[in-house]
Amino acid sequence: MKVDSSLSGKSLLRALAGERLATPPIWFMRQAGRYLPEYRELRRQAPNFMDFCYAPALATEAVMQPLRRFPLDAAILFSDILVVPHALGRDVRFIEGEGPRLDPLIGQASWALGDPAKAVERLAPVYEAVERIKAGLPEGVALIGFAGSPWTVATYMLQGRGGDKDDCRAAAWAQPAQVDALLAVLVETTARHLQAQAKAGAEVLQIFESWAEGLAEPQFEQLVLRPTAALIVRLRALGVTQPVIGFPRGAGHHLARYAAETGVDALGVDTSVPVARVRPALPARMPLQGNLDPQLLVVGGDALRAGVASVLADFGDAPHIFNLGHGITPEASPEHVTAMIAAVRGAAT
Ligand code: 1CP
Repeated sequence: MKVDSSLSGKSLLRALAGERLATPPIWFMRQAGRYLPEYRELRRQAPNFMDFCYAPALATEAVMQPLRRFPLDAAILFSDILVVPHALGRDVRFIEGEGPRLDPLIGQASWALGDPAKAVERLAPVYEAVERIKAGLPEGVALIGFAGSPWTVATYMLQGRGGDKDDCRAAAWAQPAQVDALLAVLVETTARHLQAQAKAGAEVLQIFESWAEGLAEPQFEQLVLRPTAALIVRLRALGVTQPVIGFPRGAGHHLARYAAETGVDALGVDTSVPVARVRPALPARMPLQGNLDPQLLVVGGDALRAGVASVLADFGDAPHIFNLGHGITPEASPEHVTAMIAAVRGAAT
C-alpha cells in the first residue's frame, strides 16, 4: 500500500493511511441510487440497467448527484459487480422490482468462460467513466473504484439470481475443483478490472464480499479467504498500489481471519459487528469502515442521532471511515442523510 498522507489533503486517504481524524471521513454504500429522485429521473434515460452502467456520461452524472446534495469525502464509481460476468460472456439482465438474472451455471455441463484480458477490454466504458468522474470531482473528494469478490460474483453466476445461497454452498461441497476453477477466472478478471480502474484514476479500491455469511470454516477458507488473498497478491503483482478496503458482509466469527489473512488494508464492517468487542482480535490500527444501520436513514430523528453517537463511540480511537453497515435502501430519506452527516460532524472530538 502506498498512501502518503502528507501528499494529500483527502481525508479518506489519510484515514486509510492510519490517521485517526477528529471527524471521520464520510461516504456511504449505494450513495448514488434509488433513494434520490434525481437518480430515478436519470435512470429513465437508459431503461436497461446494464446499458446505464456502460454509458459513461450517465454513470458520471449518477456519481455527481449525491455530491451536489451532501458534503461527502468520497465518491464511488457508478457501476455494478455484475459487469464482470457480463464481460466474461454471461447473459446478465435486471428485472424491475426483482433484481439480476443470469443463466445459472449450476446444471450446465460446462462452466467455460471467456478470456479475462478480453473481458476487461469490453469494460472500456467503465474506465472511461472513471476518468470523467475523476476530472469532475470536487476538491478533497476521493474516488473509490470497486468490484465484487470472486465468491460473491460467483454466487450470482452459479444460481443465476440473488436470494439464499444454499445451492451455491451445495455446489461448492459437491464440485470443489470446478468451483475453484470458476473462482480462479474471477480472480484474474477482477484483478485486471481493478487495475484498469486504478489506472483510470481510482484512488481507493473496495471489494464487496456481500455474501460472506453462513459459511462453515472450510468453505470460508476455500471460497472467501483464498480467492481474496489471491486477488490482492495479483493486484500488487500488476503494480496496483492503491489501498484496498474489504467488506465481508456477514463474515461473523471469521471476520478476524479475513482481516489478517487476505491482505486487505482496511476492513468494512457490517451493521451486526460489535466493533469495540471485536477490535482486539483485529490487526492493530487497521482502519475500520462502518457501520450505521441503513434502516436509521429510513427512520431519522432521535433514533438516527443516537445511532450515529453509538457508532462513533463504538469505533473509539481506531482510524475510522464513517459508513453504513450495508447499502442505503430506496426507502431512505435524503433529509435523513443530511442529518446523519451533521450528527457525525457535530460530534467531532
Ligand atoms: O434500477 C436500478 O437503478 C438498479 C439498482 C442498482 C444500483 C443503483 C443495482 C442493481 N446496482 C446499482 C449500483 C451499484 N451496485 C453500485 C454503485 C452505486 C453506489 O454505491 O453509489 C455498487 C457499489 C453496487 C454493488 C453491488 N451490486 C453489490 C455489492 C453491494 C451490496 O449491496 O451488497 C451487489 C450484491 C450487487 C448486485 C445487484 N445489483 C443491483 C441489485 C439490486 C443487486 C442486488 C441483487 C440481490 O438482491 O442479490
